[in-house]
Amino acid sequence: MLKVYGLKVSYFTGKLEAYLRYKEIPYEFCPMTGREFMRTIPEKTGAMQMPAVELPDGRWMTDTSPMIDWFEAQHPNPPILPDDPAQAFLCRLIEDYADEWLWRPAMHYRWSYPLSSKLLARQISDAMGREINAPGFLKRRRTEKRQKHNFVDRDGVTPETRTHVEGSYLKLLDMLEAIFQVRPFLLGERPTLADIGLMGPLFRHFAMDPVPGILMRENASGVMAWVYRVWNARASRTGGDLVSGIPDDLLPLLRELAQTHLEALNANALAWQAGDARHGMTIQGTAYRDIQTSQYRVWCLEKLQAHYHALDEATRTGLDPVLQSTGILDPLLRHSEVESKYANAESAPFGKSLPVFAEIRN
Ligand SMILES: N[C@@H](CCC(=O)N[C@@H](CS)C(=O)NCC(=O)O)C(=O)O
Repeated sequence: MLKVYGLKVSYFTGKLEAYLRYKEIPYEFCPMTGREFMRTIPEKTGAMQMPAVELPDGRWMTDTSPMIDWFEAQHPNPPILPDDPAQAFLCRLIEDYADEWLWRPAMHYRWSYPLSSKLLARQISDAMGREINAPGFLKRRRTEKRQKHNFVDRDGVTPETRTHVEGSYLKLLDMLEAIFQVRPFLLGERPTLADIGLMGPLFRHFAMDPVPGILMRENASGVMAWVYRVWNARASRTGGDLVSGIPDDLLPLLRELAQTHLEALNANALAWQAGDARHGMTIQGTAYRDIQTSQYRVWCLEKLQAHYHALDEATRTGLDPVLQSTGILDPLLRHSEVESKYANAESAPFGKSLPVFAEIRN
């Protein structure tokens, strides 16, 4: 059986588990220890990140998006991507926005509020610090400091940007609530990659962490119900049709991801091209400063562009007006010239993987 190394509070482990459960691919969950996270996993996968998967044949993988693509090739039915290539492309966009843009509000809500950060520091250091011989309060303090430093203070969350960071979450709740009042999953009667991608931030962080969790329960109970509906979904019993075309109630989410995530990917790509290790960006009128430039996120933009260019002409003719009117097309293609030069792109999720942030202080 394959082994999934991760934590029960982890964003990307939650995303992968939601996928494996829906597809009914059996796995053994292995709670990640500190030693595995800092030594074994980087040795086996090239990146200090979770989840990591060990296959029965001894091969290792990491990075949920290429892993899901690989699992889809092994277990094609039912596919997690819609048959309609336009819908499939939108799923890829939503997955990327969920993976990369919603990371900041998820980390901010977890590590900026003591109610969340005390609880999570305890959960993480109890799990990962088991074999470290030091007083519990020191391990918890170290965990809290490490996470806040790397993923809040060094990721552009300041008194000036905080309202906007939180707004990304609050707006998302409103947009999703409107959809889940009408149908059970983003695109119809069964989950697609868009649901799986959104499970990253929405499950282990926004639904389960105390501060965003109460906001979800009180203001968007339809979203809370969806989180557990996806967790409970199984391909053999959660069948049903997808909507046809692109539903109108998805358009606000597409506009939002164009204005936030795609603009952020462009600012990152330009900084990467210029060789700047850190950069700023203005998103929906809010100026963010001093964000780590990420080679991984240049690759994200490159992949989205490649998926767009792979669409056949008829699909593009139908989809382009939607991409135009939601403001996606321009930022999607604006900097097609920037290359990530990610050497392992072709062999992902195997081989030497690329972490999202190259510089993490332990
Ligand atoms: N692109 C990766 C991202 C994985 C990732 O960033 N995981 C987080 C935890 S949910 C992590 O391990 N971050 C590194 C750290 O905390 O030092 C994926 O999709 O799996």
